[in-house]
Amino acid sequence: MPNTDKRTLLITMPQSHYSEKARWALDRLSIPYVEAPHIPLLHRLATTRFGGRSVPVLVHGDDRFVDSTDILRYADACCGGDRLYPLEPDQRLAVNVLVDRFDEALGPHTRRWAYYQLLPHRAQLYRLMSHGVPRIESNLLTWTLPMVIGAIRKGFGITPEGAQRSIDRVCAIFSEVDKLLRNGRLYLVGGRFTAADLTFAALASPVLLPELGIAAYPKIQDVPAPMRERIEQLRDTDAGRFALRMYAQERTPRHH
Ligand SMILES: N[C@@H](CCC(=O)N[C@@H](CS)C(=O)NCC(=O)O)C(=O)O
Repeated sequence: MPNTDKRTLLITMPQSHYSEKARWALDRLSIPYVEAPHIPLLHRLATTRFGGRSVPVLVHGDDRFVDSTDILRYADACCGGDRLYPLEPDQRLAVNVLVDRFDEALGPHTRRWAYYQLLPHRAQLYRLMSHGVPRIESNLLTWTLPMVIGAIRKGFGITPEGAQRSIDRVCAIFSEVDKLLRNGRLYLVGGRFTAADLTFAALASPVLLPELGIAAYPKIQDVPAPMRERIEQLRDTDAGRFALRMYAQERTPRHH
């Protein structure tokens, strides 16, 4: 990658699927970077310094990107383009449309449903959220976890009705993807792996729990039974199988 002399920093939270999306892109493009994972709430100290709020934030020399899709576009451009975003205009447009759709209509709903299932399981939540963070933050989380849970409940509207609405929305997006994959298509756009496939698989990951994910997700056998049953159903759809195949075939291991 050009500009490897500039230090590349990716600010994340371990359990964040938008962070996993950015991480996957950087790994895929073999861009060397340092990941800085933080616990919830404290992540704001790290992100606001660079003009962001949510994670991921990418800092590359004097450039900073506070949205996962901007990170994907930038990373692709740094590598000469056409790796995640086809240069061919119609395909590029199709990729942009799908990425926006998954960012807006899939990511928030897989997250809300997964949090609804996991929030009552504090020990597990603690393990996820403290994975790889600085020791001082994992210690702090033992105290702040109730506050974090309260903020998530309020911020994302985690209620039984909200969770139901979200899983319905997830199923609707899965049906759209099922349709796109009809006729044995192996990828969503242009017959090859693009940002659309990456975004779908990363943002669907909280409802599929792919074993090969680099994000700090629980294993399917460790999650509460109702969550496990639903995940097994979603894994057994064309869209679910597609996302898991993207993880198995296209999720390049981390580059250090
Ligand atoms: N549009 C943003 C959304 C990222 C996002 O929602 N990140 C969540 C974690 S998955 C987050 O940081 N939430 C806490 C906050 O907003 O402070 C992107 O694509 O980067």
